[in-house]
Amino acid sequence: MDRTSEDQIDKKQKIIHIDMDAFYASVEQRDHPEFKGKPVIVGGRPEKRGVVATASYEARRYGIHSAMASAQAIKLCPNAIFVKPRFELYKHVSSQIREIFFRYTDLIEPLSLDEAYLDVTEDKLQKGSAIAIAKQIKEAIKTELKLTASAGISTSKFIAKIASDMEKPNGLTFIGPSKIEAFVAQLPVQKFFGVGKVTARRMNALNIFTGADLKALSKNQLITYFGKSGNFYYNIVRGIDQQKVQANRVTKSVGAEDTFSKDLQTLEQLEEELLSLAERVTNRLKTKKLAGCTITIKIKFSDFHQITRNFSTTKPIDSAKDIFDISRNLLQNALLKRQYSIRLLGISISKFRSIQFDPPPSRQQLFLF
Ligand code: DCP
Ligand code: MG
Repeated sequence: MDRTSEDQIDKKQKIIHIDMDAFYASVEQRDHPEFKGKPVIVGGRPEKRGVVATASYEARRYGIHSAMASAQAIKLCPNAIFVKPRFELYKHVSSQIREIFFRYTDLIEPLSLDEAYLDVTEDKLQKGSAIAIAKQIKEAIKTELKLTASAGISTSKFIAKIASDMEKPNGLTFIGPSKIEAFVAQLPVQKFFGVGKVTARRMNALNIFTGADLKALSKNQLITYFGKSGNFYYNIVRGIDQQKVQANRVTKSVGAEDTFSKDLQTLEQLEEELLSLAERVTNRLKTKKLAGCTITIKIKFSDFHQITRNFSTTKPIDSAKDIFDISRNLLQNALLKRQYSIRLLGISISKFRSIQFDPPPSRQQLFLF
């Protein structure tokens, strides 16, 4: 073992990953007692070709999940209760959750409204035990906010995040240092950080299906096959993960994308999809209080060939209409005079300008930026 990896193993971080259970839907069930125990879908209406933002666990039993077309969801569960999202409220609840986190640590890296990493290697209350802290956080969320969260606890962000998903809802999963290598060994490669569908397919073609298969390869082989990521895989299957919790991380781009269950072949379908993407991007921008100058669209064709097109404005924008208009132009130009069948469409916005209307960031605002 080289010196750096020894150091990394010696200095064990205590990381908690918290993820709220069926977040939007749970808030709606909390505020509408008549929805308790019922299949609740938060999202766009089926007749307006809306999509599911999330579904309560009762609705998930019917196979309903985030990003599914609401029209399909209602077919799976005709009795489902549809609720329009109340983003302002979810944002507020998110800040209440973070206030609870701040009792224990300032090292908080939010990933979205309902999810964050906490570094409690040195916690403010000197509890010492990450498990005890996770339990208390879950308890506070339960008693103060009447909601449930799932927690994953480990010595790295990567493992803590996987752990929080393992016993959902209302779960608490600890993966201690002595268990990490065995845990990573049995993990399917799809679960690895940065491994999307394409990389997973490549790995599978090389007969690599799990962490153990990755571990059987030398560092050189991994780097030959996967470039820079090879190094990351080499370390991670040995329980070494250098990623630090990054409090006040700066957002560089905000986006949304969808892979369609059936490839789209008409401009009309694509424009409807684009509108829904533009709305989602806008919601995310609003959550983060950002506006940006560069709009990028991503198009993946049915043969997996992918293109991006972008356009920059002089003034920052954040409205769904502006984002949609620009994206539509980009899309129309990109598809001009060509046959198409499209499997994925995405919009992202970047080059943020500070339209930060608020006074200089107080502690509570820091995590929004
Ligand atoms: N969300 C969304 N569109 C998506 C995915 C999520 O609008 N495609 C929103 C709604 C979710 C929230 O983000 O409530 C958090 O996303 P999660 O992936 O954490 O899902 P949930 O919290 O709903 O469920 P769980 O974490 O219990 O699986
Ligand atoms: Mg969640």
